[in-house]
Amino acid sequence: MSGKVWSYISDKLEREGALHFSLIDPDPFKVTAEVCAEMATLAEEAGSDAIMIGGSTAFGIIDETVKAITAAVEIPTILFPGNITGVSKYADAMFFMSLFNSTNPYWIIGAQALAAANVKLNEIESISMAYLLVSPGKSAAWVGDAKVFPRDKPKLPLAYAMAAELFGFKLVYLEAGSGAEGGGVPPEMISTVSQYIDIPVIAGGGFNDALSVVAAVEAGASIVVQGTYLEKHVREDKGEGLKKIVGALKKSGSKRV
Ligand code: 1GP
Repeated sequence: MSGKVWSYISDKLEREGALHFSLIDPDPFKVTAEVCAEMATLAEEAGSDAIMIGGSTAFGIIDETVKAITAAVEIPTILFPGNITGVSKYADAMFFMSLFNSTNPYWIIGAQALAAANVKLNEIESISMAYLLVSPGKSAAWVGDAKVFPRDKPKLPLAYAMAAELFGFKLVYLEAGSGAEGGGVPPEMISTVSQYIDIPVIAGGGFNDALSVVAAVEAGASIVVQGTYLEKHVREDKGEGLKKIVGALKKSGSKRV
């Protein structure tokens, strides 16, 4: 089982140039496990390449939701933990993340140390990822005590991204925060960061249409994440809108291969 999801991601990136990940927030105050599984199925049918499960305010036990989603789809389910409560043995893998631009060591290494035994003993495939919060950062920045990167200062996240690569991290995530206004992480920032590092860049937060998703890919993002879009539209239009967005992303990604 070791490295299965990472191989899936890297092989697919090589073949397709860019990937789309769907984020599902298993917040028990908002959605049931059944609704999460339904959203994941629709995302899979629309062509999304993986389901990320997590959120900064995911309180409580997420096992039931992770189990339901993993049973519903063939594509990998990857934990995107907002804290030690975000670990579940029912996922196919997890992003083992460090919030590099937090001002609080808890979010850089403290939570990870507390969760490590659980991850190891349950043999959850772990994919290391540096998590960089860009303005506005939204709930993730508030919860994670982040000193968010100004949107017009791409060299700041670049320095952290290069450090991540030198540490041996597999991925760098540029995050504007779930529900970010203004079209997501600025393309100039994505392009500066991806140009000077050799590990894939994930971009997320505020990508609500095909135009902004394609702009992120054209700027150099290897993976684009959408969460709010899914929550708002995927059940309503049975995934039709998402299908078009994923199609546009793949078309743009294929120019890279
Ligand atoms: C949040 O980057 C993800 O962690 C997704 O953001 O909800 O704005 O799509 P959205």
